[in-house]
Amino acid sequence: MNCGETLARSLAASGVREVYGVPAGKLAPFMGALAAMPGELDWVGVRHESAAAWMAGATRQATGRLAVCAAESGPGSHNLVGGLGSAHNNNVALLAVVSGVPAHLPKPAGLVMETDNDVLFAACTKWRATVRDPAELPGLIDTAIGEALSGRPGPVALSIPPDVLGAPGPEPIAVAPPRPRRAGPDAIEQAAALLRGAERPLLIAGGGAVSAGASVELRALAERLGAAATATQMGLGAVSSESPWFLGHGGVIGGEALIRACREADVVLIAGMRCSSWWWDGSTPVIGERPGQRLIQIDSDAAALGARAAVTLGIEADAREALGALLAALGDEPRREPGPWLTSLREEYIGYRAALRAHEQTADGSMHPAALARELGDALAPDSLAVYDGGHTTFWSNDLTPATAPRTRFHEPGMAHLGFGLPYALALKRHFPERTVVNITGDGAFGFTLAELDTARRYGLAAITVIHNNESWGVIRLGQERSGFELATGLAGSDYAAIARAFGCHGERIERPDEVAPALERAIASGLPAVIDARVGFEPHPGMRRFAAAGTR
Ligand SMILES: Cc1ncc(C[n+]2csc(CCOP(=O)(O)OP(=O)(O)O)c2C)c(N)n1
Repeated sequence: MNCGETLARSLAASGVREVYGVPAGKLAPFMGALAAMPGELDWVGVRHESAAAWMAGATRQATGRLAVCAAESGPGSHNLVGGLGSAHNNNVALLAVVSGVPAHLPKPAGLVMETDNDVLFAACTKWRATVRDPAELPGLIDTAIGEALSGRPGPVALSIPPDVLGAPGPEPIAVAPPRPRRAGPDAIEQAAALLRGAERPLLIAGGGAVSAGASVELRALAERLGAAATATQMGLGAVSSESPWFLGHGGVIGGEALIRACREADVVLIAGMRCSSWWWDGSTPVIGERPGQRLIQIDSDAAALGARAAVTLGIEADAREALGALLAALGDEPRREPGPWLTSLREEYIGYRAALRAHEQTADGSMHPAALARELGDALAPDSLAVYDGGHTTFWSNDLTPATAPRTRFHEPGMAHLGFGLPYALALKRHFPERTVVNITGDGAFGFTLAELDTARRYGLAAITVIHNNESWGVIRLGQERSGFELATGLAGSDYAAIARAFGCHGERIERPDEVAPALERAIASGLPAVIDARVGFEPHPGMRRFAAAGTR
């Protein structure tokens, strides 16, 4: 057995089933091991290494399992950076495996493709190491997986030089996932006391609540307390957008009811939420302990407690453990009916959503982006999976795509890296071939990764991309126009449906809201990966002013 086999067998024994990557010459001992393990640990070959990282992230977000992205050191590791940065900024666990400069050479060696991966990955991974000796390999695999999954999850990287990878390897290991951390009983009692006394409670689920599987407990708590409830963009679906507690998604772009709830709540409970700028009013969080508001924060990462918003009570624990304990501490107290505060917030939110849904056309007679988002949201079957890519397009998807269950709606709010959507959707389709998977994107965003249509066709991954095609880098053009100029924001002329067909996929163009549902049906019926090039106008979203103000004052 060589170290490539030790690595492959250790990953499989630790629950990894996919390696996404671009074939790498110096990873031959690892790829050779995978060639003998189809169905156990599969290689999925992509056209750009960042797509591999996004697909590994999507596997983790959709299934909870750890996945691997692999690349040649040098050009491959540099290409990985975008995808690793997305995972890092969104706390998504994955493992990157890259080759390296042979361990016996001096540094720098002057070798073609030479790169110091540990330096390169310092800004986009939670942890990274180079394996310099075969004997180190099992311990470093153990540490890498442990770091990826424990505390605040994140991407990790192992660089393995070809002479190490090809050397005789130690016995494979199996790494067990870390145990969820329990909350102390005193903290739970204090949280229960604060919530018992609350007149205007607000619950917010972040990505940590989804990865902990805490949605059932969170919904039960909202029902028990008659609380307002919502989720961050990483927590989409943890609170159903169709429930009587829901007030809108997306923090400060989610509408006035959501912002008012954040300001007026007397007790706010946040679970697995890092309070990023999507929840800021200017440069300060819109929630936090202040006169009239108490903040309870549950997080598996002790360093996150109180890091952005002043907390009354910080609880270092797994969200599901803590919320379960909190429900038990509240005991058999009768369920509270929603009071006048929640009722008025709901009325405001329902009015906001209705106003968005009423849009049909922009001033120039084009399809309004809200109308496209509405038609698409209405046409998606309840078990469909959707990814929100693009610039301004994501705002409309965020408002108008129902999100009723966790792990069904996927956003990338932390880095907002255009182009992640298609790779994400392909990984989702691989895991759930029987469900409709839609990548809703902008025309600018789609251009970054459209070569993955080739991956889609080769692997038979019939995900559907719907492009909000406004023939521009829309939101950038808006900013320029407000500053009195326009430079290089036009993207007219590409026929994305024809591009899709050239890749062997289904492609068509639509221009009106009533064409959306039939086009989606045809795309599903084609059985092929598909692109629906939907021509829309550009219209500023009502949340734009607040979004643009984050961090500026
Ligand atoms: C990789 C990357 N480069 C640059 C940006 C900055 N950026 C944010 S929005 C945007 C324009 C997006 O255009 P499009 O995807 O067509 O969506 P639209 O705003 O038109 O809806 C750009 C360039 C980014 N987020 N990601």
